Amino acid sequence: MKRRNDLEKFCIKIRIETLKQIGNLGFGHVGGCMSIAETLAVLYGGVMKTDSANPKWEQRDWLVISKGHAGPAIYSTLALRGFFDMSLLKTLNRGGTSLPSHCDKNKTIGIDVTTGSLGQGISQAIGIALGHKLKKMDNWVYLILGDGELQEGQVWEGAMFAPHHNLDNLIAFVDNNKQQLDGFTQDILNVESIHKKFEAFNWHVQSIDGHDVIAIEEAVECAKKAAGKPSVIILETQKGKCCTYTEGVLDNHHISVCEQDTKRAVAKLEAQLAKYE
Ligand SMILES: Cc1ncc(C[n+]2csc(CCOP(=O)(O)OP(=O)(O)O)c2C)c(N)n1
Repeated sequence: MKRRNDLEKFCIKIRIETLKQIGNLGFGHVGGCMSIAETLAVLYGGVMKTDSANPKWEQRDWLVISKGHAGPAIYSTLALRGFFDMSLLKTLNRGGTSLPSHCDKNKTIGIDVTTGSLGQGISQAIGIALGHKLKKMDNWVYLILGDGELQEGQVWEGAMFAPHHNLDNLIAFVDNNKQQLDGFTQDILNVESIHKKFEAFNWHVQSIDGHDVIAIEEAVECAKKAAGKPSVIILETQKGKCCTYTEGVLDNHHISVCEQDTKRAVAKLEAQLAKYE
């Protein structure tokens, strides 16, 4: 129970700091940040081997956030984990910032790979995983894809390549929040069944509740045991989850946010957090 509580608290803090960043700027990718908060909490809450004092540590695990527009969510996570000062979060996407709206490894401490052009992260993750294998290093490589992103053909080239090369050091997540930029994924270009597709490409596949921190942690443990093949964990999620002005809203991808919206959303999350104390 303590483990669940700790991860859930971390997750709420990630959401709060993300909403503050975007609120401070006045616009941003709220929906797709909210849906991966639990996954980031689990990864940086103990699953990933990282060192905030030595972010480029050779033995570290890597994270490729292929849906690079979720930058603010990972920046909150990294700041909360001490990779850089919390005050930097106020600079999101402003001139001269080290926190651009999309992940950039040359700008942000703790970001392993530059992403943003959807579809390319899987190739980068595969290159890193293959490199680690060739160098006989045991670092894990984690990858986060969006469901809309699966419409990119490059994803399926990677999906074919990784099992062929037995990349069992690669664990991918699909944030299956069922929405993309401009509507429901199934209406724009249906990507289901994601589970069956990856299975057909010879991946180890699990489908879980992406808002249950313990389910995510257990799925990663299970994925690590899938010898000889890469793993994918399909996260059944809701876009905009736990944010008063985005949960259950279709137009929640990249939106303008007023001060009142942020105040209300943050207050609700802070009230949730207080229940744990
Ligand atoms: C190659 C490419 N095409 C278009 C875009 C613009 N774009 C940014 S996010 C997005 C929607 C992605 O949907 P999904 O992968 O489901 O992300 P999520 O809903 O989790 O935010 C699009 C089309 C992009 N970043 N890259």
